Amino acid sequence: MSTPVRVAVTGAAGQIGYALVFRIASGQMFGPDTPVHLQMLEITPALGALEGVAMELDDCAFPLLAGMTLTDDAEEAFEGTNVACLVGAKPRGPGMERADLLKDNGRIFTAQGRALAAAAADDLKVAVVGNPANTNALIAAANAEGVPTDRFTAMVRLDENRAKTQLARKAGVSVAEVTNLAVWGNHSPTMVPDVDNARIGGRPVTEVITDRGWLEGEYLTTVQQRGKAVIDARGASSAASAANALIDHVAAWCGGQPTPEGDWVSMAVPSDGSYGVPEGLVSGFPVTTDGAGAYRVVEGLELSPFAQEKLQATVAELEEERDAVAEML
Ligand code: NAX
Repeated sequence: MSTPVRVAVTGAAGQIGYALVFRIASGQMFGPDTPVHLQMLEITPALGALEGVAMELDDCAFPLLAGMTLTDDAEEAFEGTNVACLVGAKPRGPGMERADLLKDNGRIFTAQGRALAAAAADDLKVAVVGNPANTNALIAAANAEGVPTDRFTAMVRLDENRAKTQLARKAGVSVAEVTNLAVWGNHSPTMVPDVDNARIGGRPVTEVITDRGWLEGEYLTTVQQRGKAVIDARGASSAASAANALIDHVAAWCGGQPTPEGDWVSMAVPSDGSYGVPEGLVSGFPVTTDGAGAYRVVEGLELSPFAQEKLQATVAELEEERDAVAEML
């Protein structure tokens, strides 16, 4: 057996954490031959609940679970961390302004960025889920001195998975037939699922689904509002599907599951200026991954004027978020 991968999970006693850590410990993130050490961070009042999660992990007798750390200290949680899943965040309370949410979470991600720089392994990779995920990743990267910025990513994979299923359902095919589906921009209702370059059974989506009105109307809205629809139905936000998407995100990036030849996946990564997205913004892009820690933004895709306009709007929102937390960058 190889050396365990040290995986930090923040907010490990929360909804997503509870749906996530068992899957990591069972081998679904790094494969059936890679042991893991789970380093779980919670706020002090949630440490009791975290103990309970750890008891259940024990009770699963996972052969790949090499060890666990339970702590409310970020540096302890990030000691030697290879992969950090930053899930914990402060939820938006009643009457809370978006700017306040940005600032409150900004403080969490400033501290966690610093703690990662101080304690994590040299090959650290970070996937941010806690919202506002793109801007939290930007803040963590800015505060992690000495860690290359491109190691900080945010999750838009849930949006990709949602977008694929809606297309598959409309076309009456298996979701496995839907490929090359990028989600551009912010993980927010302004996100842009890219039907111009996606494929169904190897053919352009627009050839298989010729109803452009549906693609630009009901489809787009359904994907963008899916998080709210789940909250309305379940009385709680997406958790199992978010954990599943994070497994997909990390497994493709560095868990031995490279992007299949000719396909791509969606990750929010620091922009190098491609596609008119200002350099440095953490934005959803189509990327290819090698499963061993490298990713590349796919070059040369063309977007329709409709999609370009939508991309500009989601990028403008990212710029606004960045400006609201300027003092933390
Ligand atoms: P929960 O409120 O169930 O869990 C969050 C956990 O984080 C709690 O246990 C809390 O004690 C902990 N926490 C808070 N501050 C912390 C800190 N400073 N350090 C460590 N732990 C801390 O929320 P959950 O449903 O699990 O969602 C977690 C985050 O994911 C939220 O910000 C949510 O908005 C975001 N989401 C992001 C998605 C994405 O696609 N990027 C989709 C799902 C989800 O909405």
